[in-house]
Amino acid sequence: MRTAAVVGAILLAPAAFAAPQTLTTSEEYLDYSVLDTAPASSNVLQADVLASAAAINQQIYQSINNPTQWRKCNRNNAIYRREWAAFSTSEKKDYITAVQCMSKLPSKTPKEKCPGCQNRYDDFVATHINQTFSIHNTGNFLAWHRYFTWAYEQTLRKECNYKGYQPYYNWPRWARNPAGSPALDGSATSMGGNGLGGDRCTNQTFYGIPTQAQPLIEIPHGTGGGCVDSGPFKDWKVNLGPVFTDVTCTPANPETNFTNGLIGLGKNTRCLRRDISSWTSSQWTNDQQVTKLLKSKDMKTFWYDMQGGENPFSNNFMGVHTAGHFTTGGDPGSDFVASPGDPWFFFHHGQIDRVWWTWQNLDPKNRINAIYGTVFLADPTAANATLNDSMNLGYAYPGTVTIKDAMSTLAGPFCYAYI
Ligand SMILES: [Cu+2]
Repeated sequence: MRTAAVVGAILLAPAAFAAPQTLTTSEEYLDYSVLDTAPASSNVLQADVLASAAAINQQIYQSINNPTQWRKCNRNNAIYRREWAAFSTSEKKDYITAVQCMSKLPSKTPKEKCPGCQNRYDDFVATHINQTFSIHNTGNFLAWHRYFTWAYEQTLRKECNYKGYQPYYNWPRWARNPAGSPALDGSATSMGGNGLGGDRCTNQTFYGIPTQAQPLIEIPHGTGGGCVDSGPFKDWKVNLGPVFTDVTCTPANPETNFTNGLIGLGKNTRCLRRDISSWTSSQWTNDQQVTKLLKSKDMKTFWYDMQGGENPFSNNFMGVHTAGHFTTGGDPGSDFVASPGDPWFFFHHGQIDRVWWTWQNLDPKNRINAIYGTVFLADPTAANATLNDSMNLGYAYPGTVTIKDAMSTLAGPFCYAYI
C-alpha cells in the first residue's frame, strides 16, 4: 500500500518527481507487482504507473550500484523527456521550428554516399536506411534506436538552437483516437495531421503486414492516405526511399542496387503521406497491450511481444512497434527502412525507448544489461549481440558507443529519464 501511495503522490505532483532526498543505502526497490490494481474510476494508465515505479527504481539502482556515475548524472541534473501533450504551446512551437531548421541545414553526408540527401535531416534517414540490416535485429535494435533518437535530440539542440528535449507519444492515451491527439490533430502545434482522403492509392484497400503480397494482418485504409495537408509539416519533403513499403503508389527510388550500399538513397522528392489508423492503434497500442508488454518476464519475451510475437504477426497480433508505425502509416511511415523520413518516427521511437526503459527499471538489477538475440536481421544463425559491440550513426552524428553504453539512460553518453 505504501508503494501505491508513493506512486500516486508522484503522479499528482510532478514537481516532486524524484527519489527521496537521501537515498536509502538498503537496496530496496518498489515492488511493481503490488501496483496491479488501478482504481476503477481512474483514468491513470496502468502503463504510466509502471513507468513511475521504474523512474524511482532506476535512481535507487544507480545511486547504490554506480555511485561514481551517480555523482555525474543524478536526479538533480538528469533531463526528463515528456509527452508531447504535456508540452506548452511555446515548447511545441520551439520543437517544430527546430525540426524544420534541420531540414534546411546542408547535409553532411558525401554526395557519393547519398545522392538523394538534400539536408541535415536526411542524414538521419540515410543512416537508418544504410544500416537497416544490422540495426533491426533482435540483439541491438533497442540500444541502437535509443542512441539514434538521442543523437537526433542532440542535433536539434546543437545545430538548431533547440532548448528542450525529445518528446514522446504515449500510445495508450490516444489509442482510440490518434487523429485527435495533440501530436497528430493537424493543428499549428501538431506534427501535422492525416493525409488527404481523395488522393489515396487506387486499388489499395488494405496495407499488408508483414508484406502486401503475403499479408498476415490486413489493415483497412483509414480516411487519409494522401499528402498531409494540415499543420506545420504540410509542405514537408520526403527525399529518400522507399525501400520496403506497403503503399503501392509510392514512386520507386532511382537507387535500387542492394550491393553498392546506395539502395533507397537516390533523390526521390515527394510529399509526406499518412493514413492514420485507429483500427490499428486501438487494438495493439492500448493500455492493456502495453501493460502486458511491460510485464514480460525476460528480454526474449519482451522483445517478441514488442515485435508481434515469435512468429511475427501470426495470431492476429501486431505488437506495439509495428502498430505504432501503422498508427500513421503512409509514406515513408509504413516503410520500416525509410520511416524516419516522417518526423513522427522520433515520437514513436521515443515511446519505444520509454517502454524499454520502463521494463528495464522495474527490475534494474536483473534487467539493466539484459540483451537477447543476434546481430543481423532475421538471421538466427548470426552471432549473438554482446554488450561490447560498437554502434555508430554514420554521417548523422559523430562517434561510436558500445551497446553497454546504451543500456542505461543515466550512463554512457546519456543523462535522461522519462516522466
Ligand atoms: Cu528503425
